[in-house]
Amino acid sequence: MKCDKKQMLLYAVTDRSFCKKESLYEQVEKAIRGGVTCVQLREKNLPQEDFLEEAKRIGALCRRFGVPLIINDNVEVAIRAGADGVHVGQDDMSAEEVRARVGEDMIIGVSAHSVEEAKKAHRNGADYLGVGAMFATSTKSDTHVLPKETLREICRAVPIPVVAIGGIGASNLMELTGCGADGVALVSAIFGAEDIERECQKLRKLSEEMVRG
Ligand code: TZP
Ligand code: MG
Repeated sequence: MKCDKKQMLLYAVTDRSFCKKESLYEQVEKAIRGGVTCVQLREKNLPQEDFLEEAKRIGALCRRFGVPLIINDNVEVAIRAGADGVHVGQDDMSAEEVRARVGEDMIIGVSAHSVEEAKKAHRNGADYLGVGAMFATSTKSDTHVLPKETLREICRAVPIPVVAIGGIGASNLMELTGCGADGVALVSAIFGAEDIERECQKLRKLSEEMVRG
């Protein structure tokens, strides 16, 4: 299988607004050393060439540790940087269009908020789904909180890995137990942490426990 469920256990989504003294590269390295199993480079304001350079640099870092790199929403950057995958939202390019561009080998992730969206994404060739927001979050503005039941129903409805996202941290991660998710994707709980490596170690253990049920 192209996308291993184990790679979804602790999925770090980057946000350079949390970079204070350190670079994003340094933060991602700490997150990987702490145990993240997947990295998504999410850049909303970077010019294309800068995005590409960063994707190449962080891609080399991820490869060194055997962790897949997924590029948010930019197929061109994903292809040119030799990334492992692309993640698209409901308002972005469809999984079908992405597949036509990237070929069979690249991982495609799609955001889904209902069973209908989940089934459609799977039909269109998605390899995993991101489902949320599971809790209130200030990291992304256009989100609403989904009932846990929706996460549970989506996990039952599709055979591909599902990662829960949105407002997740060490204090509420275990509330997702029993929903059937294969892992959690986090932004602020990782990149806003005082000690990223230690926080990831803690989150990794919790996620393993949550997935075990
Ligand atoms: N997609 C749905 S919620 C979200 C994204 C990218 C933001 C998650 O950020 P945080 O800080 O983990 O709540
Ligand atoms: Mg998007």
